[in-house]
Amino acid sequence: MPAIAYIALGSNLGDREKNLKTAFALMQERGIRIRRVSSFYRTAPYGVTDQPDFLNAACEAEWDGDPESLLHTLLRIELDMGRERKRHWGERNIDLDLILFGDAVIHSRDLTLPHPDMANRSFVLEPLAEIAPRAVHPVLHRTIGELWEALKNRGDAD
Ligand code: 5RU
Ligand code: CA
Ligand code: CA
Repeated sequence: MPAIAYIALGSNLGDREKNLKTAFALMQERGIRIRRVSSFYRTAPYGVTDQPDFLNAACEAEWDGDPESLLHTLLRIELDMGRERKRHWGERNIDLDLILFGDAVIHSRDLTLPHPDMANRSFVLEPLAEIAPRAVHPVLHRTIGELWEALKNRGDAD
């Protein structure tokens, strides 16, 4: 049985829309079966704020392997797209983050699932809530729709 995974995408360098579309195409080519894609959201930078606005999106996908092999496939796509990191948390042409992988809870050296800060990031939750409001966070036991409502109403952070 394939797992259902949720992946967040971001770009704030170059042709941001083209970068997201290229990433989706490469994901499909490499066996990430994309089932749903969110709208593209223009978002103000969070964390390091003196950088260009991002284009963020999310997708739902099926994957036949384990979470580590999906992570490595995503990192390989970033490399093949010529990702350069100018500074930590700084501008990048593409960023692919594994947010949820079924109900997996993992704390390993190179992978934390669910994504540790997802509940605080509107640029992750808003696109995710658009495509998967009923998906359940396996640690918080709240749906993505509930987490997005809570963050929206909190008003602070991003
Ligand atoms: C610290 C706090 C560092 C929150 C980061 C994105 C964070 C971003 C993105 C927008 C970062 C990680 N802002 N900031 N979209 N990535 N809008 O994809 F998110 S750096
Ligand atoms: Ca990220
Ligand atoms: Ca990343």
